[in-house]
Amino acid sequence: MKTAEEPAQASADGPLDVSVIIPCLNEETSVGECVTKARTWLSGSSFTGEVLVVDNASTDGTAEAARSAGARVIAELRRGKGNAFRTGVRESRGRFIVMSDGDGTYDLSDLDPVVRPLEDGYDMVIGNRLEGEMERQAMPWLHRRIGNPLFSALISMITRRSFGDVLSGLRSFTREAWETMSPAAAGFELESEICLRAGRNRMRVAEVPVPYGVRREPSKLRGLTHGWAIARFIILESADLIFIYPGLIAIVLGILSLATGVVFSEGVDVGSVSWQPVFAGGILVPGGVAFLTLGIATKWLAWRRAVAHSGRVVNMLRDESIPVGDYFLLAGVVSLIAGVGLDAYLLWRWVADAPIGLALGWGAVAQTLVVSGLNLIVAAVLIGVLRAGQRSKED
Ligand SMILES: Nc1nc2c(ncn2[C@@H]2O[C@H](COP(=O)(O)OP(=O)(O)OP(=O)(O)O)[C@@H](O)[C@H]2O)c(=O)[nH]1
Ligand SMILES: [Mg+2]
Repeated sequence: MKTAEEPAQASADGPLDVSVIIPCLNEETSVGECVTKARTWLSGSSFTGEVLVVDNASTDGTAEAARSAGARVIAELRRGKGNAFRTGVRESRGRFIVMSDGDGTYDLSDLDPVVRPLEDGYDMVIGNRLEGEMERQAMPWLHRRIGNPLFSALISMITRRSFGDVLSGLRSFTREAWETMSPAAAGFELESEICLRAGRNRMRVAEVPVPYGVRREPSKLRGLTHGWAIARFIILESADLIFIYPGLIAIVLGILSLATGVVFSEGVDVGSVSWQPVFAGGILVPGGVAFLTLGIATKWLAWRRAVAHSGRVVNMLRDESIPVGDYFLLAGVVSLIAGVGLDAYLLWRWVADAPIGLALGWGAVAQTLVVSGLNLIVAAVLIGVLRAGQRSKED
């Protein structure tokens, strides 16, 4: 029989229903109350459970405060909320996992709205602070009106799902969902990464309004630094969407423009003006190659830095039996030779004072071939450099 003070434990180290995990860095003034509230909620609920505080190398009395409020305290010396939370999950036993902050901004005395939807088959539940009751000054205007809606809109667009508060630190998920997502973020990119992965894995996500209060201690959050870290993470995670696909599309459109320009040397009539598409081609093809190269490098770096998991592009680069760099080098050299050859031919015709007819179109093609060839050779060298240092730790 459990008491109000003691949440039910199924057995000494057997599985539990709920693990409330609170990563903390210097939260001695608020963590005790958070733990007490979560434990009281657990005691009054039908769930068996535990409250875990992950002490992220605090220099104050966070660990003692958490322990004396009844939490199991785990130490994680590598700083960063992502590192701390992952360690917490590894040590936890619940089939449902609740993530919360230890700064007293979330109300842990009633976690029903955040946990119950998991019983109805949802994979994740996000506490939406922008839809709930927010205390005045709980969130700076810039974060509330600009930063948070912007990141939520961006991640919604990338995942083609609708997220209202991607940065919320109060959420729950099933252990199975966590393992499927297996986020790698070290710091505050964790919340965004979880949303990205949930969206990409087509998980069932519920959002419930939650109240949000004022922090006790002054905020450690530096808006611009953390905002940029999250933005950088989203870029790293979305290299396909931001660089690779636009690059490939630009290359195809560029080749079509060049072909059109060569065939219709007088230009194409668009309304009352005549448009010569070779110039667009000369921009689109080398620009597309540069974007493609940037996309490949970004994907590789994201994987190397353990920000993202390996995908098709990274796997291809990791596979030494596929000579990706050689393909780029071959394409680059062929393109360069063809461009220089074509230019030399045009020059010879010009010097010989021979009629060169489609010179404008072919001149643009030659220039595109030369610039793209050089870009492809640069890409080949870059791929070689990237491949030289394979990541030591497997993902
Ligand atoms: N700042 C920071 N917080 C950490 C770290 N590791 C764990 N945390 C905890 O992560 C939780 C969220 O951090 P907060 O600083 O409250 O971040 P926030 O809620 O986005 O920002 P605030 O508006 O300042 O509350 C808190 O419980 C922190 O104690 C870390 O390395 N840095
Ligand atoms: Mg906070």
